[in-house]
Amino acid sequence: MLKLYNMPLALNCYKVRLLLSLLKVPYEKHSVDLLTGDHQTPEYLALNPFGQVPMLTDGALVLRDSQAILVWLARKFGGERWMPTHPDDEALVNAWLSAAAFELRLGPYDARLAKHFPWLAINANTVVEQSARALGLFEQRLTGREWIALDHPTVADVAAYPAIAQAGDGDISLDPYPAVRAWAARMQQLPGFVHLLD
Ligand SMILES: N[C@@H](CCC(=O)N[C@@H](CS)C(=O)NCC(=O)O)C(=O)O
Repeated sequence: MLKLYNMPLALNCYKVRLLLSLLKVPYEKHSVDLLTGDHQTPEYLALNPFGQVPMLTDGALVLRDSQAILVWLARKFGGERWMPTHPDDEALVNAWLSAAAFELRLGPYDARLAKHFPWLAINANTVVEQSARALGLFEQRLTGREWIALDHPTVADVAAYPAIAQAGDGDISLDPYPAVRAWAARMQQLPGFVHLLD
């Protein structure tokens, strides 16, 4: 049985829960409370020296980093659909996975941390500007297309969804981004979709 080391409010964990649910893959959750330092115990660091969630184990296999976990899950349980192997398509998906991990992280993800966990955010003074940049790029990409990387949903959509959907938590409005809002509504219609706290 897959085991997800999970903190419910952590957006990188939500990415993984969302794909597990979309793929209907059974798993068990192991709760990690970042606020009490569960991720800094010797036992946890022995498995994941980065001291972060999410972490996913499958027997002896230990995976960290939400993007890497999404790709692994998609390849193992989702066939070609969620993570294609054709080099052209794969590169497009990877490029948008990177945008979820970098541009969205500096923008709405860190805006949320800055508001609710101010001691964690390292660049709180730039989150408004970075959010406008990141969401502007996603708006541009999604104008005239339904899904972020390809003509159907992929792990790129799953990786982007949590930080965008929860942008309001950091007082970042999606009002200026109609194509992003329409895409988010499409995500919510996918069979197996779950919200952050479902
Ligand atoms: N690149 C990693 C980043 C993971 C990450 O930043 N996780 C946060 C929670 S969302 C965390 O564990 N923070 C605790 C820490 O870094 O000490 C991923 O995408 O999974």
